[in-house]
Amino acid sequence: MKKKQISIIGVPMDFGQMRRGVDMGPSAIRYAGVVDRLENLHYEIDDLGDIEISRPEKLDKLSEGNLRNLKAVAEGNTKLAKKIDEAINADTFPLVFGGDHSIAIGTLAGVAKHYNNLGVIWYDAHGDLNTAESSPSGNIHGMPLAVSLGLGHPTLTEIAGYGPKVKPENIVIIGARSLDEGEKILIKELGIKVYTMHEIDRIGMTKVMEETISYLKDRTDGVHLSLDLDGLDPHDAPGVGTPVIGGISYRESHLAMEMLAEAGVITSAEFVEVNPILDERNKTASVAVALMGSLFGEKLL
Ligand code: 5AB
Ligand code: MN
Ligand code: MN
Ligand code: MN
Repeated sequence: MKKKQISIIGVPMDFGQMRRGVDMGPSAIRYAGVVDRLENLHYEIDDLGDIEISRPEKLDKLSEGNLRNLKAVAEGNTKLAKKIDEAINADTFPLVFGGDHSIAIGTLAGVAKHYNNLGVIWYDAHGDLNTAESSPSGNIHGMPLAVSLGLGHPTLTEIAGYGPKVKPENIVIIGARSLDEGEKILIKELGIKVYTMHEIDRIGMTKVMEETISYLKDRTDGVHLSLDLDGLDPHDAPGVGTPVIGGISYRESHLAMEMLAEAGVITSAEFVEVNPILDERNKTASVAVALMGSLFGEKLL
């Protein structure tokens, strides 16, 4: 990490999917001791609190085609984009706590304009590359990467007044094991670099991260880490809304974060989909905080 100052931004968003409780993610992560953990690593932490997410009167309506809670998701992300923009203008590292993964739309909208070639590491069991047309659920948390590529409803793709936010060749997806048909087609069409669980099993996390880092270092001027806790195996991170068995282990994830810390490539990060209601004694939030420790340079000795 380059910057010594971190701005924490909580986003209690749960309208990107249908399981209530993920709005409590930011509290759970704070409760798991994130501020002390990072302060011990000699960072100056400015906790900016939570973005205000307004509750719509009615939930779960498939408004505007196949886009559940479009207005509420767009509003929250517009506010988030502005906060992120301010944090970067103040020369701090934006560290975002979700909330469901739809918040990556706002994070990337705030981050991307500060770079000519923003790289993105998408650490997730899913591709989050659906559009309203391809989505089997209408849940916007399954769409943020597509939206950031400029694919989807203009209310989402044009947040912060510009788009697309990222280029397909600047994206690396790690941990994928549940891709919808439309997502697979898009990955092939756009040539997005993906390390599925197959590659992680086959060549190991060390090689996956070495390749990812050298690939992104060559072509980008900043890298955003979007870490969905469901990228990890549900055994290690049970408190998520869409768990998929056969995921990345806690140890492999630590290694990945440590290698990113050593490389010093990450310029912004978000940890999303922590749902304390589905969790076991705040385990998933604690895992998130431990991974943040490694990402910001914690050493065992
Ligand atoms: B998450 C699914 N692809 O679009 C869809 O947790 C799941 O942010 C999306 O990765 C999971 O509904 C979204 C089936
Ligand atoms: Mn996911
Ligand atoms: Mn996701
Ligand atoms: Mn999920």
